[in-house]
Amino acid sequence: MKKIVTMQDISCVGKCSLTVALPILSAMGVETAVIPTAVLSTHTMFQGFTFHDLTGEVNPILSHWQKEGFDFDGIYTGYLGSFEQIDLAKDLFAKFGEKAIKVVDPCMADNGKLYPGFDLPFVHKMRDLCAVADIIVPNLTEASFLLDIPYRQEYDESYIQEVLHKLTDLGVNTAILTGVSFEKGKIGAYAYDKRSDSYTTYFNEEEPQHFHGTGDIWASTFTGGLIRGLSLLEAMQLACDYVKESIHKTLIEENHNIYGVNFEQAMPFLIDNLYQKAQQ
Ligand code: PXL
Repeated sequence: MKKIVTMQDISCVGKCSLTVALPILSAMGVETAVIPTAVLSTHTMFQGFTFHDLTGEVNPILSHWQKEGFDFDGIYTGYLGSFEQIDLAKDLFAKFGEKAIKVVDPCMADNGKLYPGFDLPFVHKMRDLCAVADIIVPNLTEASFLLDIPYRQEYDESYIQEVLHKLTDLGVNTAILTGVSFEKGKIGAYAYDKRSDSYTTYFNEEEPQHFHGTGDIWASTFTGGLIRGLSLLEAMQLACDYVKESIHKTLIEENHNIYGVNFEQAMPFLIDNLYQKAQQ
């Protein structure tokens, strides 16, 4: 059985980060170890959330794991709880990443704005983590912050390719922009692989509403797909299709949540699709 470790927060209510990564990766048949970066009462889109930083726990966890001789097939980092945790995530890669696929979701911003609690020193330091990853999966806001370029809502394909080239100039081999849309009603992901100098794209019909936490569902599914042996395109397809299905399940429920999607009800879809692709 393949094993992954994911480093991100626990938002006790909110359906994002570890509370989606853990069930999704487990359902995909991947043993999932976790490094919680912080415990929050809710994700940061609620007012008045509590925040307990777990930076001090990370080194003791890594030291114990080294003594135990654990290793992993994948390492996936998401929302980090402090500036110092960026170096700790680099340590995680250095100590356990030898044969692992290393995926960084530089969770820090959306819709042109940083999430509460993040600042420019954090953004700039995040470039160091992107430099030692195999694959990064930012949205366009995060990419703009990483590259110090203005966030654009209107763009064309050559602009997205230019952004992807600049992202791989940070040192990572593959950059994937999520939530890319060139025409109304279509949304998807656009990847650039520096080694093969090739692009991979996948687009879907856009659901009529956007929700929080879908970036984490996308990144978890994509990473799980790669660990299960899917190609880059297959993993991108699976992630885009599962997010779409999760939004669909949410919207057909009367009085649905507004803070996260019904990814749980879309799990049969995820598993069917994973096994179809894995057997091809
Ligand atoms: O979905 C990304 C994310 C993860 N963790 C926390 C967040 C967010 C987005 O706002 O607030 C705590």
